[in-house]
Amino acid sequence: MVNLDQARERLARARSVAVLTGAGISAESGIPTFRGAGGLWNNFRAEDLATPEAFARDPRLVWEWYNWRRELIAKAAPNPAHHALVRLETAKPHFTLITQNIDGLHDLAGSGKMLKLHGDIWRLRCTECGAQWPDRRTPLPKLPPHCGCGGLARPGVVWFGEALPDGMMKEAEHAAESAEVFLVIGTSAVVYPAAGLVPFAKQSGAIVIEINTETTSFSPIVDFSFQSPAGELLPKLL
Ligand code: BV8
Ligand code: ZN
Repeated sequence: MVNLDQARERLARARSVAVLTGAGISAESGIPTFRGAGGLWNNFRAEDLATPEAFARDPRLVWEWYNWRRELIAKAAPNPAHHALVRLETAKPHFTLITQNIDGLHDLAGSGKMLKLHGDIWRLRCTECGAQWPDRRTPLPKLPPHCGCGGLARPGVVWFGEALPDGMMKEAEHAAESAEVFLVIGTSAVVYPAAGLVPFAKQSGAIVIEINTETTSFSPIVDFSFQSPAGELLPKLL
């Protein structure tokens, strides 16, 4: 595939690379995506449950959904796409992984420098005292879980309508701005502000390479768009 050789060549030459990943990079690990084919989580739409309003209304239901996701994710292993990104990170003087995923598979694969835009499903946060802590128990012994202070605990993730962690987008924009090559892997690019990093990288002069089993709204503006599973295509790009 001529395009693949050209894209591989551009990536090989780049000294600074930034990567934006979404749920699609974990699909081949058996984790359902939100919107692509076979998406939906247990017939719930993320937009309906991943919100402060849903949690205020029914914390137990929201926690049952996260508990179900945690159990599923705990059985999943990183796939060749996650491992390829670890190899890419070690090969590049400047590398930043920006992920929308909360599943922790990039950590398991050994990725180092990582910006978790939407938080981490393995961390809990107290709604009363603000304490945050890791808890990898599946299933959780009691739903909803509580903090030592007695306050109700929530998943350590960013819900719709909530701001991303302070400074996170600034750092992500800096990485996108200084990247010679920007890889966009497994995201439908509909959730903002994360999706805005793609046109931002393009406008900042990066060569943008998209890997997705389907085309997205950004496919027409990227430099290379590969409709292929990330676990197959990404290793061929290195
Ligand atoms: C904010 C954590 C403001 C929780 C998530 C109207 C217009 C525009 C924007 C908005 C709007 N109304 C509201 C908004 C803002 C909203 C938003 O963007 N909504 C969208 C739905 C329109 N954004 C927010 O609310 C954000 N906050 O704006 O705050 C603010 C500012 C200051 C002060 C206060 C408030 C917060 C957004 C974060 C929400 N949290 N997750 C959880 O996961 O439980 S988002 C959720 O969607 C996940 O994080 C997920 O990663 C993310 C994006 O989805 P994708 O990763 O792209 O996954 P998806 O299933 O969509 O796509 C998968 C892709 O993979 C598909 O394209 C598929 O083809 C492909 N694929 C499948 N298999 C493979 C593959 N590709 C390669 N290989 C394969 N094998
Ligand atoms: Zn507390």
